[in-house]
Amino acid sequence: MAEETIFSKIIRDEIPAQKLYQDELVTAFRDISPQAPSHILIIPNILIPTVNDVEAEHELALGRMITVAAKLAKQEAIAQDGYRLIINCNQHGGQEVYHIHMHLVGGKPLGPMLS
Ligand code: D5M
Repeated sequence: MAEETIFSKIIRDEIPAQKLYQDELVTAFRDISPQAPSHILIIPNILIPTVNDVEAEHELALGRMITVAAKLAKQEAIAQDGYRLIINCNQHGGQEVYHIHMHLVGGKPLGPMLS
């Protein structure tokens, strides 16, 4: 059984976060340390630690994460200029919080992806 992270507390409203969206499958909130004018995290409500732990039964929630990203990009008025969706995995990927999360980053030109 994977250990809960701070993101489980955000899902349950046990700690404050700037939540932008929540439904039965996913939750979205502003990143505490934004790297761009719009920086939102979109997470499944169930704890999946990393992409390596993804199973077929998670496909609905993972698909919903992208649907919500598209909705929030429009809401943030960054859809037309463009943005980036990022999921970091484990140490080399730079993952810090072991509850899968998709970064929605935009609002400025982002430059080369790998640096
Ligand atoms: O990204 C982990 C991200 O999680 C990082 O951008 C900061 C963000 N973070 C950590 N704690 C919080 C809280 N409490 N609210 C909002 N955002 C938070 P990673 O891909 O794991 O490196």
